[in-house]
Amino acid sequence: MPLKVRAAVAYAAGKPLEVTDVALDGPRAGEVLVEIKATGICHTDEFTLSGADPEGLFPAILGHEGAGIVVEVGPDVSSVKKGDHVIPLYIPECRQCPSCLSRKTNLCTAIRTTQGQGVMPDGTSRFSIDGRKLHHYMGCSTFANFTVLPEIAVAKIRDDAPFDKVCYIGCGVTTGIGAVINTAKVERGAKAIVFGLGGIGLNVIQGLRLAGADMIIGVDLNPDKKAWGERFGMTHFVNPNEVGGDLVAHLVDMTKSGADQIGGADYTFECVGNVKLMRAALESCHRGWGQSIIIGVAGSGQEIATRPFQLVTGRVWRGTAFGGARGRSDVPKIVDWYMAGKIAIDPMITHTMPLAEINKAFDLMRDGKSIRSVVVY
Ligand code: NAD
Ligand code: 022
Ligand code: ZN
Repeated sequence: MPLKVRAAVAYAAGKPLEVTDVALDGPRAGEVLVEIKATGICHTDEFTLSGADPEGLFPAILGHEGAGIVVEVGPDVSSVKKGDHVIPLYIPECRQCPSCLSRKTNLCTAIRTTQGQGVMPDGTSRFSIDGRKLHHYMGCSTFANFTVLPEIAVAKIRDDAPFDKVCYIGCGVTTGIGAVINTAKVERGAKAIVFGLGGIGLNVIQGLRLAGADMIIGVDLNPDKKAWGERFGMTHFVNPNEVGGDLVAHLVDMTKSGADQIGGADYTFECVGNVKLMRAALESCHRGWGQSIIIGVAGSGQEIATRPFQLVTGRVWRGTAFGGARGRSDVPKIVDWYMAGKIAIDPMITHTMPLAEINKAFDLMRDGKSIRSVVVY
């Protein structure tokens, strides 16, 4: 008998989610059944729901930023057991595929194809409604109070961590902090610029503070973000609307130092998804060594541009997915950092609501009124 679970179903692009009962089949070999206790709402969920994602599948159960408890394990599961607290991983960590073995990337390929097709690794879905199949989403589907996940796509975490806070580690926190520590490998004393101070950029800022950066410049069009940035370690704020003249020239000027008075940041981070801003972020880097990390996801079909001279003179353009984190190894450590008070999460969770109000979380995100909304089951 399938389980009856409460879920927010995305029936079609551009329509609000519908909260209803759906059927969930139990875990098969290598899979676990997880009771989701809390989930964050992130831009990718909106990107897919809006219809802007060309790979979006409907009907589906969205959500990829959750935390919960293992309630049942399928055959051949060895790394987690019933009762374990876990965070679902939209990038799994199998530790066996060529990518995992390379140690050069976190982009595990073990279940990549089926995950993109909205099904479990055996090619089938565990979710249905009235006999009609529902797609899984990013391998997680956390907009349901129970979900089935491959064993390699859950990180086991300590059991004293609050679900309604650590769910954010399932995407935003790890992406921002990981981009600083894993991707850029920022060193003490560095100068950095963060473009976009939302749920990702603020986590980049706290990652930079953790790494010991000296100068942390935040850039945002919204003047309210000055106070937000300062709360997490930002040392300077720039509102592009208040810069008389060229933004890049202004930022380069702010970062001038040394006998040669050449400006530019050691590291810049694009946390918006705007291709023009990606160019500004690259060109605000120091010649010879500055690195610009792209975190923001741009709309499909968008392209970035710069003059080759920018790269010839040693600037580096890079991107990062999930902050370069290997989920099963790194996520439990970030939970420990939170529990030890090394990083903050609570103030960034500006809204908490029951599943019935999940569409409000999307409205708040679209209107720029929230940093993060969390649904508690
Ligand atoms: P957000 O909406 O909370 O924040 C965006 C911020 O950018 C806002 O404060 C807004 O005022 C500011 N902004 C918008 N246009 C600007 C401009 N032209 N100049 C300066 N500031 C500007 O979004 P978020 O949750 O922080 O997510 C940011 C991006 O990161 C999204 O594209 C999201 O999809 C992406 N993301 C990527 C990964 C990854 O693994 N690469 C993971 C999570 C999120
Ligand atoms: C999460 N993201 C944005 C906001 N929250 C996000 C979106 C996409 C990726 C990472 C984070 C991403 C980067 C590279 C890939 N994806 C491809 C990974 C690969 O091919 O190995 C990505 C991921 C999952 C899915 C699609 C694209 C999916 O499950 N549909 C990680
Ligand atoms: Zn996300």
